[in-house]
Amino acid sequence: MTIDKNQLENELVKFYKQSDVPAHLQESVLYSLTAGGKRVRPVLFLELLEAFGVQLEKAHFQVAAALEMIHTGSLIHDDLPAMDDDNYRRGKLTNHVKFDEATAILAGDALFLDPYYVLASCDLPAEIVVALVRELSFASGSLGMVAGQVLDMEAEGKKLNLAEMERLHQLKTGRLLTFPFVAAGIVTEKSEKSIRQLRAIGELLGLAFQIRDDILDVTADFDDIGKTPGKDVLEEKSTYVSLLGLEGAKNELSKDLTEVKKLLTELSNFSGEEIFKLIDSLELK
Ligand code: GRG
Repeated sequence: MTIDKNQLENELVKFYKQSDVPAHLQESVLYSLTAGGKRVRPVLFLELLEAFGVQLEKAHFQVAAALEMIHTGSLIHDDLPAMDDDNYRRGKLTNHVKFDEATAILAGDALFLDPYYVLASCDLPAEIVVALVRELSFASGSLGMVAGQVLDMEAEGKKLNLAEMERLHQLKTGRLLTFPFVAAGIVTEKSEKSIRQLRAIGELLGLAFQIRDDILDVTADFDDIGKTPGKDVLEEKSTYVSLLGLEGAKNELSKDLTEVKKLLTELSNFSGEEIFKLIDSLELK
């Protein structure tokens, strides 16, 4: 069974369609939320739930939406002049270019805070909601994505070794990609041991995703992927491609994706055809 993408899209925009949200903020947030993201993280979460035999309900789509809201906010802030200073993302003007810098900062702020309102309002048992709130904050705040972004800024002009790069990306990209795995374990009330297994799989997929991003940064036609070359390309920062070579990075990506699939098949009560397809779609030949 495939998930209802329309329901995900509806949940994602619903919060900002409320008349109490100021019109200018509404326009800016909705611009980025509907700018053509692949929805990898929320789709992974929903597919994982299905793979564990869960009948999807509105609350699950709300958790998925909360996750994509944080991701979108991080992209808006990442593109700001004080960060990557990018003019284009997903083939469209970045939020601060389309609107202005203050609006983009506030749109990001909204997208970092509103997910907790959405989570706290969804119809799931209170212990599950608390665990989800804790995990989403862990993934995105000073122990997760924000920490990774700080390490990334500090790495400018330096050559990192593989272990330092892995740490940086585990935080910057990996934590939020791990959330769907841990959250699926929380929602299905898995044992601590199973949640540890799910976290390890998510971390490996997070790493694979970053290797993929580094490969695309050097191989993709930027017009095709709709973004301008990142600072790592322009400033010759350490990337998986610079450390492993293009072929080495592609091999590492393929090896990690194969391992992710193997680890998933070892989970009990898991039947995830759609997840395997999604993981295969991340391969770069
Ligand atoms: C306060 C949560 C918070 C964050 C602020 C700016 C910042 C700190 C962190 C930046 C994090 C960042 C931009 C990581 C890059 C992750 C990455 C590989 C993004 C691309 O993800 P895709 O391919 O993008 O899923 P689409 O466009 O499909 O949504």
